Amino acid sequence: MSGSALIYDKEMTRYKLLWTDPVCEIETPERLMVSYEALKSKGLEQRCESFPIREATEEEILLAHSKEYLEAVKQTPHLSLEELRTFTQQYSDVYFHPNIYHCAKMAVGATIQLVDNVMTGKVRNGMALVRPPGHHSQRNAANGFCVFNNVAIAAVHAKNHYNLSRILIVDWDIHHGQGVQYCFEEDPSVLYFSWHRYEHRSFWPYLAESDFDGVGKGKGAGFNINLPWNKVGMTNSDYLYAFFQVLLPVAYEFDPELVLICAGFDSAIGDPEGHMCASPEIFGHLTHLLMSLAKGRLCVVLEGGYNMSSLAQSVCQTVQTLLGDPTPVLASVGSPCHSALESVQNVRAVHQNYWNCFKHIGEQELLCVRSLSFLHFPQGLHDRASVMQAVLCLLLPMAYEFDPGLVVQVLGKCNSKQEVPIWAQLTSLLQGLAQGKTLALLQVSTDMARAGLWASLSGSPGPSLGPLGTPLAENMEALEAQRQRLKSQWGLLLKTGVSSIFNDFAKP
Ligand code: Q9C
Ligand code: ZN
Repeated sequence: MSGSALIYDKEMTRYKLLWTDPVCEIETPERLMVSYEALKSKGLEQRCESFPIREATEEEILLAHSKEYLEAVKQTPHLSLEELRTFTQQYSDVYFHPNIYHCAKMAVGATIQLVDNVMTGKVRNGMALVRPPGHHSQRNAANGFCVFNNVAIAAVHAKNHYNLSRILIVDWDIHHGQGVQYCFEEDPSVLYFSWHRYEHRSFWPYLAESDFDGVGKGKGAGFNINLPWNKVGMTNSDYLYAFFQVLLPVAYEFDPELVLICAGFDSAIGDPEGHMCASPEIFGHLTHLLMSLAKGRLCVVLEGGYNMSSLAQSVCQTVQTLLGDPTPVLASVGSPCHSALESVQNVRAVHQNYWNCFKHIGEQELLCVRSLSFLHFPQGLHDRASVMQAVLCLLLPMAYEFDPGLVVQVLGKCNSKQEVPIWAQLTSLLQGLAQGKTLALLQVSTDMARAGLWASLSGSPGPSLGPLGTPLAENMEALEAQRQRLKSQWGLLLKTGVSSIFNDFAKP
């Protein structure tokens, strides 16, 4: 299966702010126009499959919103300018327009179309360029430029229609998608990860539940992962560090059947909302790192992004990677900043009771002084959870920081059925480096190993690993020892102790 969908309709550029409001003026029709034009001018649009788009039905909107709210929004096309302004005032940081209801139905419809085309195998992955965005909108409320929750609705639709039991939503927009969190906080079948500008709750939407201790509720405890950024100016290194140390270990353990991205590009450099410093190229890599999950079923859906040039470039990097082009060169990957280390450590600590991959955090801090022997797993490749930890938390961070021009992969014995998927995943992940230039040398091999690796080398998403189990303590000790030995040379291997905020929280 191959091919990438691009879902877009010019109709969604046909609404705008009709009065003066400094908060809302950044959300413009140009956002969609420049993104689409950039894709066209780079020849990317014509390499994608396009599908006609439709309005979502009322039934679909009701998957995540109340009847009362839908009825209220349904009236907005008939309101006068003054009435629209009054209607708008009951919500935070959002505006209405006579055509926004129509566009909001198109945005939901486009997102569902994308999911359907991916789930039925018409394409492997794709992106929906939509307006209005969705991740802030809630059961009974518009919020933060969002009217209907495009991604949340599409996730519920996918669960119902394809009988899925594990969906991963990655929200790399710079704002917390609290609407998505509220929708799934008690639902263990949808894992929601969001990083967001937080600054100790002094940034919009100023919610306590956006902090790292917002882990979900009831059966959904552990399936909501918030990574608050407490400083602006986060870089490529901080974003990669978050992926390697938090999102990817959990994502591989969760083993999703479908991945949805709330793709806001206000997390890129130059954005007037985010004030972060990550380059547009990082989104090619973030996309690549998620492409080997869920057999490559990846749906990217636009959320925010308010700097026209940064937005357009980031969209192009994302689509180019979805199409399977080599990932771009990343300038100077190095140490994450202190604040990022602290946030990451807090998330890992608060989630250690829910995820096997974080189980041995406390112990590692004690043993680091004791054992400094060479990394050698007593249980070898039988402990696949530890192997994935070694790959995601040690090998990949160093590899990204080293920034090689060529990757040579030497595989020793790769004979057991167990090992092939792991090696194939590693092969896929390593193709994010050196613009995909990989040389794989197999020493001893079977047809099965050859076929598995060949598929990964030729761009197939890595195979599902199934349940990984809990990493063995002795293997994790060996891994931590190795990390301790290497961390002075590799910034992406740094960690910090938990912050005082976490200690307070953790008290019984
Ligand atoms: N300067 C999305 O990115 N305004 N929504 C915050 C603080 C609300 C953002 C004001 C921003 C909403 C989809
Ligand atoms: Zn945003």
